[in-house]
Amino acid sequence: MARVFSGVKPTADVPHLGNYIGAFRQWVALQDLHQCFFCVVDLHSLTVPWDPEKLSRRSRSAAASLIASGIDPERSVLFLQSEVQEHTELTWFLTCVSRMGELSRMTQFKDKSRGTENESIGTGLYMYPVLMAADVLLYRGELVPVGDDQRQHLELMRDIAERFNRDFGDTFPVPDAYIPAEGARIMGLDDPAFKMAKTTERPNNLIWMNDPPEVVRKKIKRAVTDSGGEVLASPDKPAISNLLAIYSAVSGRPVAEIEGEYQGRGYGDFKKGLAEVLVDFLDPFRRRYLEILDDPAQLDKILDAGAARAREAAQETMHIVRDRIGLRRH
Ligand code: AQP
Repeated sequence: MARVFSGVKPTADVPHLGNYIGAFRQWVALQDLHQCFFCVVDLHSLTVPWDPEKLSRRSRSAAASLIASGIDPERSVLFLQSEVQEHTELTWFLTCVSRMGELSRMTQFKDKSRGTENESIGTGLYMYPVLMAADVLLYRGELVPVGDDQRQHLELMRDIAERFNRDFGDTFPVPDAYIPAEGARIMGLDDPAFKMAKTTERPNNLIWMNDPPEVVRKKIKRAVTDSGGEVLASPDKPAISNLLAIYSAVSGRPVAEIEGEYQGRGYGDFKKGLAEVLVDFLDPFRRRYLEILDDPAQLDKILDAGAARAREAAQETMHIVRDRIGLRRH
């Protein structure tokens, strides 16, 4: 039984299909086998400009989305990051063992700060991977199920853990990324060169987990396809490969079987089939999500209990960490 940690940023009202396929799907499966901590990483949302009202609404709805996706708060610890203050304390300690050079190499930082003058890039955006390292190491996490976009941050986290252990004695397990072989990077429906992302400004880029059936059908109809008309996954057909990965993930059927079903039938038929598979898949999520939001007292109870369990584990780690780094009085 390993300790598993992962989180979702409440940067939108609900997650998109990429978040589910790349991450939550694995979280749900892992909770059967491991001790899992799943967190709404609200502090990460402060790394780009935010609206306080929206943030508090979205933190709650992100938690509801996780339960609606299949996270069981009895088996897994589900909580809001900012309700466990040890995250910020450990972040400072790890900041002091991290290096400017390694943080500057993070591609997500480069992408998100592109076009902005150095003078006005938020320091939080730069420090984001250290906060992420603290999130996992605080629970002595061993396995971190994430999408492919987090691969580089995981490498940095491992370097920070190893450096800390070398300088202050063996304290943290060096965590492994758990990235699915298929569906780890779901691409935008309007442009398969870029990943599906919550903070996109383009409505046809993504499918929200609570999109109603008519919206799902419209978005799939408008999704870009490649030249030719064969429903076959291949590196030179990024759009159709992406749609096939989505179909396979939500139906649980292998890509080859789906390709076989649509052989000689063209993109139009395939898109109609995909839209219906998605509508059936999203329907239970949407209903469960609304039910959970309809009972705020119950959701608060779950989050309070989750924060208490998380705090207990976090305080145990911080007791050891403070002692190792010399923040003690003897
Ligand atoms: N397109 C994607 N395909 C597969 N997995 C993805 N993830 C994100 N986008 C995709 C994974 O979802 C988990 C939660 O993501 P996050 O909330 O931490 O945000 P993110 O990785 O920065 O990407 P988003 O959702 O698109 O948000 P914004 O636009 O705010 O940056 C993670 O495990 C992530 O890998």
